[in-house]
Amino acid sequence: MDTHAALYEQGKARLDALRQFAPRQQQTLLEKLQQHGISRRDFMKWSAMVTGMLALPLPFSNLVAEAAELADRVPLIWLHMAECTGCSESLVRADTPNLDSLIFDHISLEYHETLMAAAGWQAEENLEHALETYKGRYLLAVEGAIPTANNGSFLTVGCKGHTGLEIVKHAAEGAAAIISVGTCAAFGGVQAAYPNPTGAKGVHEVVSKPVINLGGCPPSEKNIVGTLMYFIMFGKLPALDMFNRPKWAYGARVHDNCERRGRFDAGEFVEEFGDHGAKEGYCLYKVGCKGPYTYNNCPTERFNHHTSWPVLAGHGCMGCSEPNFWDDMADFEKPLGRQLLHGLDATADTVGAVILGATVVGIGAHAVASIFAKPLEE
Ligand code: FSX
Ligand code: SF4
Ligand code: F3S
Repeated sequence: MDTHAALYEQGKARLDALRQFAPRQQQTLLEKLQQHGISRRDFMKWSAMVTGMLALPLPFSNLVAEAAELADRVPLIWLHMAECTGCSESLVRADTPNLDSLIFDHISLEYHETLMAAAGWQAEENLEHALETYKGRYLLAVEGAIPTANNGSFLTVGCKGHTGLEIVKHAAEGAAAIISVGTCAAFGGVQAAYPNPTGAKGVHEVVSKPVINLGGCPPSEKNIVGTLMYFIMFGKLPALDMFNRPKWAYGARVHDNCERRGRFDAGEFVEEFGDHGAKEGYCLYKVGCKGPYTYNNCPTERFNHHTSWPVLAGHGCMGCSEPNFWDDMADFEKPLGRQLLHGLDATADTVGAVILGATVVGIGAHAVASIFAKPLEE
């Protein structure tokens, strides 16, 4: 494994190499920040925050800042497959642009079906041009699942009638790295729900290269931007978990960082939506929260400029960053009981069943906490 000193040197060399490429934006990032009233100091604070989020030591924040400024040297091609576009929305839907959306704006976005001005033949030409010009160097982001049944004919994109399957395979060939943005691209998503008539699959199942999976329907803007920043900075993939998700984002269970965890440990549960417990912020386990089975940083990073996340808004986690959540985590407003989740966390399942029994109030907080302490095996 890289030591931090070696990683720092790698980052510096990577950024030196990027600096040799011509900027693709007319304005520098600092000019853009100034235009939006974001000070240099705020930018440095943001860089330190991203550094911490990526689980890097503070001195790396200089690299993060430089990488953000050089984001316009990294060509990004973003494809849309079978999905709702919520992932892009998660990133760009902000009433006032913040640093995350401005970095996304600064990156050299060569092709993005819902954000670009071009349409029809022109758009297809732009894509071909970008794939050719930046071959071996571009970052490929895919949003949405790939329908594979009937040779992929359930999804065709553009005026030439190419299937999504063909487009993704073609674009993957020259990519320096591939990011599946969202649970659909990562694992198939709701389109892959039983009986999955379109044969919807995750990108990693149809290409033969490594893919970084950003689970979440949608993933937070922090997880998208953090992953882009890591690639810009080091030109390689971060440490990944067993489902190829970056460990810095998906290394901890929602349940372990949840602000209602004290309520869980104390045996204080919402029994039905709108009851006294709901008003008091009790634990949502009994109304279906899947936080004990789900790995994501929602409680710490939240969404929409750190405003909120599902549990804070009063609904349980649906496990949206996990493979097969659409089938395995349903019913979304009931606990799982004794169903097994591919052995993911059988222990939590058993606890869930016990909690549902009459013994709930009698369980000592420590006993429950210690059963839940088992980390995900890697
Ligand atoms: Fe999927 Fe993203 Fe959910 Fe939607 O597109 S992860 S349906 S939020 O938009 O791909
Ligand atoms: Fe939070 Fe859900 Fe865990 Fe309760 S079960 S503590 S609401 S994550
Ligand atoms: Fe998804 Fe659960 Fe987070 S539903 S958004 S992983 S809290």
